[in-house]
Amino acid sequence: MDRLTEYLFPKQVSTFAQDIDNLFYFIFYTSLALLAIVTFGMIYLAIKYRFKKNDEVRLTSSTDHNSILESSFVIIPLILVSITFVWGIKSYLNMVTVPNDAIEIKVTGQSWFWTFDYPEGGSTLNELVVPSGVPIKIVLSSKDVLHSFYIPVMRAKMDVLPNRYNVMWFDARHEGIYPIFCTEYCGTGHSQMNAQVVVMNPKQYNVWLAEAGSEDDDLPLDELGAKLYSKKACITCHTLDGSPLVGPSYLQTSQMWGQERVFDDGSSATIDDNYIRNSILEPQSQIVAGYQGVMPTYQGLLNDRELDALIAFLKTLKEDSEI
Ligand code: HEC
Ligand SMILES: [Cu+2]
Repeated sequence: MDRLTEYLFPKQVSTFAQDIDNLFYFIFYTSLALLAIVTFGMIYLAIKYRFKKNDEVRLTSSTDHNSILESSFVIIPLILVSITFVWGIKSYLNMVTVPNDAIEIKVTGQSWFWTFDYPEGGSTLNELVVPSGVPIKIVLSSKDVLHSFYIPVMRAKMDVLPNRYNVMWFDARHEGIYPIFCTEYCGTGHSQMNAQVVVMNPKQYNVWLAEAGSEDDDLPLDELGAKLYSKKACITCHTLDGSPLVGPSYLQTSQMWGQERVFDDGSSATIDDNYIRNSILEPQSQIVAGYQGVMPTYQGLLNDRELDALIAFLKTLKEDSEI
């Protein structure tokens, strides 16, 4: 049974996952049973009372109703629907009532990545780190269009809107790494708007919180840049192989180092360190001709060393391609 459940549904990781699945199976199996009764009953009666050649023409039976049968048609479904209703309302209230001792994590969706801000001040991109066995309150909002935040293993999903906060919560019971999806179509990069939730035991989590990001301090700039390129979601819009995606390929920009970049308003600028920095912090100020101004600003999401790293990484691409 357990294996069948995991085949149909992702693992049950949050405290309420099992209850929700059980409710689903209750509805599913009662519907299946009713379908079987009605279908086989119909086939059986159609065969039993079929017209036979030698039959005399039969008149309709004089029996016009059967109180027990008819009231059971009403009472049995009424009982089933009432069970579903009470069970459903209880589960729903449990899902929307956030425990008071929950850890609050702020989640921001934007085209096309997720940022997670922790109460102690750290932040991560596309990776939500939480302790197990502790209720987690997720406060959601969007910087641009509608998104939807979905963690299948938690059975938790909530719309993400600009200009307002939506809330959901879960309490993870099993450590592990599980996928997060955007489930509201939000443009070209929607299918890449994936993240993951890392559930750690509370001790590990505290260590992680204390160290968050500090391991990067030891990396050489270009290696840190390569890491940030995927970690900060540049990869969803910029390729490394020269082919344009939503934005120009990082390789092309690198190969054009020192040359003029023409913008959609006809102006131009030389591609150098300052231009790259500006492109990352204020992408709307200079929009490369032939592209749309959809790059989000990374103001506040990258520190100076990280910006240097992304620039250093960009420069290595050109050298690599010339070998
Ligand atoms: C949502 C898609 C998207 C994401 C994510 C994104 N960019 Fe961009 N980027 C664009 C688009 C589109 C352009 C071209 C339009 C413009 O100049 O704003 C662009 C332009 C640039 C340019 C100027 C390139 C040139 O050849 O002139 C640089 C540099 C750049 N992005 C770096 C980055 C870095 C670094 C990241 C990650 C930290 C990143 N981008 C994330 C879409 C994106
Ligand atoms: Cu989205």
